[in-house]
Amino acid sequence: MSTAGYGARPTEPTEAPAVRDMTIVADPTHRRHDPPYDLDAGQRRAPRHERAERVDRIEQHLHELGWLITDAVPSGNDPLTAVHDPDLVRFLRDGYDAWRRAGGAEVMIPDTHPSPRWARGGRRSRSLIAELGWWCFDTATPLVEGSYAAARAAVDVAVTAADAVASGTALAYALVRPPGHHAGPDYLGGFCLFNPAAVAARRLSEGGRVAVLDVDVHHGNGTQDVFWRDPQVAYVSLHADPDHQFPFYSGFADEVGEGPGRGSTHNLPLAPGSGDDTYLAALEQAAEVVDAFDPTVLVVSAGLDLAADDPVGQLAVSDDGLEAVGRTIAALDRPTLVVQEGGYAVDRLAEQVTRFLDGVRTG
Ligand code: OKP
Ligand code: ZN
Repeated sequence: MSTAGYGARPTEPTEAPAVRDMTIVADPTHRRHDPPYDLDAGQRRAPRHERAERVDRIEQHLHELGWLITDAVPSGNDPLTAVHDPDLVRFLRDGYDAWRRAGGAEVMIPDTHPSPRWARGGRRSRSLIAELGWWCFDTATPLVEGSYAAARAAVDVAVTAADAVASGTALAYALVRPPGHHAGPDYLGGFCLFNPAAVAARRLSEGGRVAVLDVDVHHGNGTQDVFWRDPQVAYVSLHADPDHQFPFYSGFADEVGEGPGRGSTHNLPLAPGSGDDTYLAALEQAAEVVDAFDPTVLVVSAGLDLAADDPVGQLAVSDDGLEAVGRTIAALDRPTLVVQEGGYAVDRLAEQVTRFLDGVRTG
């Protein structure tokens, strides 16, 4: 399949500035994961923040701007299980259907989790709701009938876009949901089922060092854990201070990786309310870290919930700031895969994505 370009006006010189071309990949299967509600601080939230409309509206807007959007190619089990425990993959494939056959409700949300302080960390149970509590760490990640298909499709999109970068495309955008950076090797949560950015980064790391730069307002505990001991993949994250913002238990500055991966994890927590100046100064530090790691490829976990308008995030970056974030990424001057993560200002999200991508493309 051919890669995307500024398709509507391919030969118009005034419409084709000297900027990077961009491959965009998406897949409509994401719509099959659209749970009607979740539980946030014990309260029923409907509609959920993380809903199908997010990606549908981004895709529609990019289409109207003349971008071609490429379909995902099925990626099979190998890239997925290079990151995620096959038992977790099996549970997501089969657990919900078994739950329904046993008379379970349409929306599956866990209510019991083993504490890590139980002797032996608890043990497995045949109960299906206990199995979900084993794998899933919060109440904001409900499963419905199409959740597994949607999660697989997001991985396919990221792998397809990663393969475009591996074969020479300078810039690719994987337009995915559900997001992924809270999903770890053997757990899910925080709206995330599988971790498309981590799957892409691991795959790209077969060809050299990879840096994952995570600008989502939330710390990407899942991506951090995937690469915690991996010296081939650096994880660099800017996020709101976990003393105030989900995922709360992870993302402090003293988390630096372990074993051979010690020193290739970097966390830059920011005070709630931080705006453009503070954010862009911290991003400059993060960019220096990435540059020093000298990656062959850059993967950006592009959560746009760092924006001031976001209903969930506690930072205050303006639209101009989002474009400046994109320009800083462009200045790193590496083959780049941008993977969509959060961003919940549904009425503003398409515009925010466009501003950010404009920065990445034009530098
Ligand atoms: C996903 B991503 C706190 C609820 C937090 C989950 C937020 C997941 C964010 N009361 N709910 O990083 O954008
Ligand atoms: Zn987020």
